[in-house]
Amino acid sequence: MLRLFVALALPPEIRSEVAGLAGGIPGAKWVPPDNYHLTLRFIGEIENWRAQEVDDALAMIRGHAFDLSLRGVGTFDKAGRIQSLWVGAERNDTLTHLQGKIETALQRVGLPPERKRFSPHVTLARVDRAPLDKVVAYVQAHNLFRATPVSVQHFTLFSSRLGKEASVYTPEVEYDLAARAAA
Ligand code: 3AM
Repeated sequence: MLRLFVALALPPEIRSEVAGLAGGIPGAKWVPPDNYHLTLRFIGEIENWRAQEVDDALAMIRGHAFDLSLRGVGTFDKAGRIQSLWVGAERNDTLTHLQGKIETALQRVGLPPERKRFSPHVTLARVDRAPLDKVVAYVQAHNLFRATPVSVQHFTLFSSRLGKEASVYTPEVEYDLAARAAA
C-alpha cells in the first residue's frame, strides 16, 4: 500500500520566503519548509497496482506551465475550530484547469470524487492547540504577504509516510507541463 497525493513542489527560494512567515504563535506546529507543497489532490492509501494506474492516468494529462503567486494567509477550520494556517495562491485559471484535469483523470481510474472544493494553499502550521486570538492576530498581521511569482513547469506525485514529528514526503514522479507559446 502507498499513501499518495498530487501536488506542486515549491522551489527552494519560495520555500525560504514562505519559511520567513513561520513563528509567532504559541502552540502552533509549524510545517518544516522541506514539506511545503500545494496539494492538487489527496489520494490516500492505495494498492500498488492502483498506484500504477494513477501514474499512467497522470502521465496522460496535457497541462500548461504557469506562474504561481503565493499571497495572503488564511485558516481552515473543522467543526468551528481553527485547524490549519496556510498561505494562499492568487487565482489562476491554468492552475484551476490543471486541478480539474487531475480530478477527472483520477475518477476515471476509479478513485472516489473529491468532495471538497479546490482551494489552493500551502499549509504553514497546525494551529488547533494555539490560542484563537493569537491566530487571528497573526492572520491580520500577515495578510499582505506576497511571494515572488514562480514558474511551475511540472506537477508531482508524492508518497507520504506518517512520521512522529512530521510526515516524510517523497516525490515519486514528475509530470511535465507544456511550455507556454512565446507571446
Ligand atoms: O496540502 P495540505 O497540507 O492542506 O493534510 C494533508 C495535506 O494537506 C492532506 O493531504 C496533504 C498531503 O498530505 N490530507 C491528509 N490526509 C487527508 C485526508 N484523509 C488529507 N486530505 C484529505 N483527506
